[in-house]
Amino acid sequence: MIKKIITFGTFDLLHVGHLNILERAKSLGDYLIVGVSTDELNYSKKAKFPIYSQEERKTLINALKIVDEVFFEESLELKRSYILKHKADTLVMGDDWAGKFDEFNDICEVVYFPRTPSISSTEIIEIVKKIK
Ligand code: C2G
Repeated sequence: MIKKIITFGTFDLLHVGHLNILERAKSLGDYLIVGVSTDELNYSKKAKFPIYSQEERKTLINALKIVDEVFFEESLELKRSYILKHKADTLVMGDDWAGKFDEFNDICEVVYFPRTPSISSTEIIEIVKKIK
């Protein structure tokens, strides 16, 4: 039977930390589904829009050979229905979300991987801002 893995994220300014978690997620199964958060969802969470548009972020994630399917995550509250709709066996998230999604243990396995240290979209923005 094919084992399906699902993960979620903004994936703004795609970097090696994103790639690492997607590779680790894929290593747990056969089919990797990625929910890319919409611009609106980001705005509601962080009061700012990502640098790359949702279409650009989805296109980049879709181009990775380890990724099998991509959809837009429109609301954090819909996570349960996304997991059920995609028949995911395992939910993977970085450990900045540790414990936050344990409630889905009744419908799938929930795995948190350690974040890749010293890189984030926010840090990239800060470094670029300082370049004169
Ligand atoms: N990540 C990581 N290492 C980094 C940076 C990010 O492992 N250095 C992981 C995060 O833990 C997350 C994924 O990459 O699992 C995507 O990170 P973000 O784009 O920051 O996603 P976020 O804004 O946390 O959105 O429903 C949940 C949200 O959509 C997650």
